[in-house]
Amino acid sequence: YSLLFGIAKGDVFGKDQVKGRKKLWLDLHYVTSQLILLGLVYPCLFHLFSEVIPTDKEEVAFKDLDAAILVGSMPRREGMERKDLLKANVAIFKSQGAALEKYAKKTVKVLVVGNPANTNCLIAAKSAPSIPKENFSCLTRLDHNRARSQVAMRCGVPATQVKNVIIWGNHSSTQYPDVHHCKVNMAGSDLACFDAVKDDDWLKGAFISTVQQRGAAVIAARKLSSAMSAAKAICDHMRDIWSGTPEGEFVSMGVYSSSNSYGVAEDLIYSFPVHIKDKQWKIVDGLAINDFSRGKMDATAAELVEERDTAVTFLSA
Ligand SMILES: *[C@@H]1O[C@H](CO)[C@@H](O)[C@H](O)[C@H]1NC(C)=O
Ligand SMILES: CC(=O)N[C@H]1CO[C@H](CO)[C@@H](O)[C@@H]1O
Repeated sequence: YSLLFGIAKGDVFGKDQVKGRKKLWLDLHYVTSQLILLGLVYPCLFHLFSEVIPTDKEEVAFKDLDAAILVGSMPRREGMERKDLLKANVAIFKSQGAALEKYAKKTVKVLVVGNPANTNCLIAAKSAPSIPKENFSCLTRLDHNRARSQVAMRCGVPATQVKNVIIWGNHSSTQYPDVHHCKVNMAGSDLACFDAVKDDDWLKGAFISTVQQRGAAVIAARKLSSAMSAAKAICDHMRDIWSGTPEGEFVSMGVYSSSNSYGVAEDLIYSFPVHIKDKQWKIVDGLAINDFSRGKMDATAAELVEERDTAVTFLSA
């Protein structure tokens, strides 16, 4: 619901679509019970879209897609083993990948949000072999935005004056929010984050754990996961794919690791800093990595390798 509102306002694909108005397909496969909510958002959706097609049929939902946002996944229930949860999600993303393969355009941009997002994204990509793996990405923008605003609050500046934070790895508590390349604009000049914050202990300690644990803290307080900030992050992520990143800035995105960039194992969906131009992302290269960062980047990669190796056994089963 929060996400539809962002899309309807034009935050993702632009506001100027009066001529080339697009169709919007809503796959309500897992949320048919929420159809009623749509009545509330229809009026604003029609402002930008020529047609809104609510459906729970794959052949309708995935047909000729240019962009797909896969939001839903099987949530963890009390007492459920992690392995069983992973198995259920592999089944969901295998079938969504197969539907993309069968019905979507080969240029479709797929954003996976449902957790475990990195591995779900990898499974969807593997299940759609004729769509380039580069066209799949998973959401770590929420973590990226949180890291950015933590630094901004600490420095007493708006978040727009903080750029180039990095989230490395899995979208979990092992993710590594890295500020070694982050710049804070204060009093008109760009300062290195460590010089702007002037509290290395905080940056190497509480800052990292706050960003890592924020998702869990929201669930504890709200009994639900974050909705509005997640929707904003999804809009930010897809908008940047569509329109590119500003010159000199990069963002974090879970993307396919294929060339051992930064020593990360291949065949993972791992969050990296990327530049985006002409709807193509490129991992920012040449950033110096110190020993502190190295250890944290490797730990989160190891978690993803283990999860992938279990997930692929379910894929072939
Ligand atoms: C990776 O992150 C996801 C999303 O938070 C989480 O569900 C999953 O358990 C993590 N993987 C491992 C192996 O811990
Ligand atoms: C983001 C991205 O890498 N997009 C690619 C998706 O696949 C097409 C080919 O089908 C490429 O041309 C795009 O660059």
